[in-house]
Amino acid sequence: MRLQSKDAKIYVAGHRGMVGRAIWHDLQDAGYTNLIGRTSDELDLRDPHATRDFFEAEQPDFVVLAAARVGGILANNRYPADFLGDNLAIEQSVIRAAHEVGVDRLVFLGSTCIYPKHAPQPMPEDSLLTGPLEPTNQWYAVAKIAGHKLCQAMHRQHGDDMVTLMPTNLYGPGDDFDLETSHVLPALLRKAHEAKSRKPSGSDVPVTLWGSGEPKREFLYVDDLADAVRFVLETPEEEIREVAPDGMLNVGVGEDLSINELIGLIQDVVGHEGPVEHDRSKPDGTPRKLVDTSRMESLGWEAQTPLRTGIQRTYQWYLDSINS
Ligand code: GFB
Repeated sequence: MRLQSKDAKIYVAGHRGMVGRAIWHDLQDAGYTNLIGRTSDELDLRDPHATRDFFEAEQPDFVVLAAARVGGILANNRYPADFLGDNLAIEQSVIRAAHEVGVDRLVFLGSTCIYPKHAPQPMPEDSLLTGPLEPTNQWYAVAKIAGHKLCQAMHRQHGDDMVTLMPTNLYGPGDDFDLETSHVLPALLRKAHEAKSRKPSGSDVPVTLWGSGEPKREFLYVDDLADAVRFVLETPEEEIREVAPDGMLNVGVGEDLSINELIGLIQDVVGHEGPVEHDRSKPDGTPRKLVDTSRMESLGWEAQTPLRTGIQRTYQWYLDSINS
């Protein structure tokens, strides 16, 4: 059932993360007054009993499942048990509890790394499970595929209204800037900023990229994802099922660029003029993962934030966070 009433109780799981926070603020700005969230200290979503107790006490009408263990290519490779195990446990607890208390709709957030490494580009939703996964993030991908499949199974077996959004690589304010665990965009913003700051002119300090810089990625500003989540929450179920019988909707911007092109844009925003070097001991990961966004477009949604604008806002947030 779609979201209509401004006082419907909406549980945003993971509301302190970059994605959950953006969703929370977007819903608040749109006039929704009855949002609930719990920090991971207050509620460990991997614990099915605690999660079930929370759902029974709160009886949310809508759930957005944005809680997940996430990270960049290196973190995925280093902590496979956490990326697979924690995400499976969170999905199992939250999706089951939502089913048991009978929520009106659950929106689950997946990731476009669920698609095969060599899927056709742009990747349509029905390329899921048509080929082998990219090895560096297979653990996370398997967990996200399982989460989507659990939603699909709940719909098929019980008629539950559960929808999965598959966002492409996300970035924005509140992102992880730790160079060991982050995704590429915040990592390169930080590296370019630190290289620029090292000398007054900054002109001769290099920035080092991981891998060849040739892989292509599509970047979605986190506020655009939040907008897409609200758009889907507010769309009637029949309309969603008509374009997405499997309950899956890609969310992207429709264009990608290489990491070598991305660093050029970031250097421009940051004002770094030094050279770019490559650390080829680090993995490239999947060569390309542009998503086919025609399902969301046919429902009437598209992303609004140009990449340069999103990078400028993210850089400003980073500067504020290191100066505060
Ligand atoms: O964003 P990223 O870590 O993850 O890396 P994925 C994207 C590309 O940027 C890879 C390159 O080719 C990296 O080698 N890269 C260059 C860098 N310099 C850097 C750097 O300093 N830091 C990082 N992190 N990358 C993730 C998955 O894949 O995408 C997750 O691991 C998830 O599971 C996420 O699906 C959306 O795009 O390769």
